Amino acid sequence: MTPKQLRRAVEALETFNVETPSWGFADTGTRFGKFFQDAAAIDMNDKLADAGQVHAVTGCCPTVATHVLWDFTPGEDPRKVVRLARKHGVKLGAINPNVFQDQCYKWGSFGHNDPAVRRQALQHCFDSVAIMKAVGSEYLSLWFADGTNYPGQGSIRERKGYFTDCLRALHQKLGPKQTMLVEYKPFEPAFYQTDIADWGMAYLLSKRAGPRAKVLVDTGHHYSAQNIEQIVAWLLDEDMLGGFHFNDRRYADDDLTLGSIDPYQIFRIFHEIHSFAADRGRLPKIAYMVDQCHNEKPKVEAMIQTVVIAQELYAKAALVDHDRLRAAQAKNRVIDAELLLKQAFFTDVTPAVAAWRRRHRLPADPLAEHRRSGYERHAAADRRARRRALGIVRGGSFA
Ligand code: PSV
Ligand code: MN
Repeated sequence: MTPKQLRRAVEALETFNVETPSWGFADTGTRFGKFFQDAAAIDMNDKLADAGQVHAVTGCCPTVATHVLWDFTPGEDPRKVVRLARKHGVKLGAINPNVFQDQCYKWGSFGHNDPAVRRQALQHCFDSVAIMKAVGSEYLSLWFADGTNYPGQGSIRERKGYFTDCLRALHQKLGPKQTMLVEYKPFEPAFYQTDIADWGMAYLLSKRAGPRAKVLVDTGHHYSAQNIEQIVAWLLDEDMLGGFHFNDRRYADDDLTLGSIDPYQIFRIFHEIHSFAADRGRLPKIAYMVDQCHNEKPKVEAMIQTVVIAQELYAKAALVDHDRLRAAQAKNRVIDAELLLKQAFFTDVTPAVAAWRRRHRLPADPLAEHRRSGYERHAAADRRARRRALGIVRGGSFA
């Protein structure tokens, strides 16, 4: 790395934070079963402690996304969770309403043909906005499991109309500093048609909802071979990119650690963001969030691994020489243009990340520091004992 490149990468890291998801620290599984981890979080205090540990060793994860149904107790002051977060050195980030688990949502939420169910879903989202206000959160992060499984099952256009109306009504509840993020997903749990299946649908619905609605790109929610960075570039250009859910995929919503399958794709996404910033002279406001639930990797380690690779790829993408790239593009020098991206991607940015960590008095190697700290061992022993005391049985035995 040249000294100039080092400076550029360190400066880029100064502006890069990643939000961890509360649900990524608790027990999860596939629909075929769960494999439990002793250190999995039992309650909100554990989840926030884990998020605090990720932030303590990485220094760039100051906020935690929460899922309303899983993390807040009805009737309890949500600020209690804020205080708990503070105790663990983090703050609350995006609030995720849950309109997919209650039995009433069998046929959908905002897309349901029964107005009473749509009202119930809306009310839950209004309550979530109230939580946002109470805890000082900026983002309402929306994902809908709505869709149909069989051709003819529902009217696609009618459902689109219901979504348009509900999202517009929800937007009206937002305060001036609040943003709602609309996430898309091509399939699962519905397999014939998902109501918000791709970025175009999320874009259109957001546009109709109002100026504070933006699109959320979950990197796992695309068909194979889809060019995600192109979607990102278009959304940026339209000022409609609100945030990311980071993970990697091989087939569908696989929840793999970021960059584990295709780090170059994540680099290309970051390149589009840096390139936009270079052209416009300002960094776009983007909520970078992780959305992963790990069954095999230790949960806190997987989160740290994702954050570390995100920083590396973000720093690498900051090295692309935009002036030279423009010059190569102008003359249609394809190989030169491509090489400018490749060279940045293959540059070892370890010195820059190390310099950034030194500047912030952080451990040189977050994963090694986490392992050395014995956090996982302590959490496992503590949570095993508490499960026993609480009589929580997992997998048929006291775990
Ligand atoms: C759905 O697959 C999703 O990506 C949404 O973001 C949810 O909020 C999250 O996963 C957790 O279920
Ligand atoms: Mn997601």
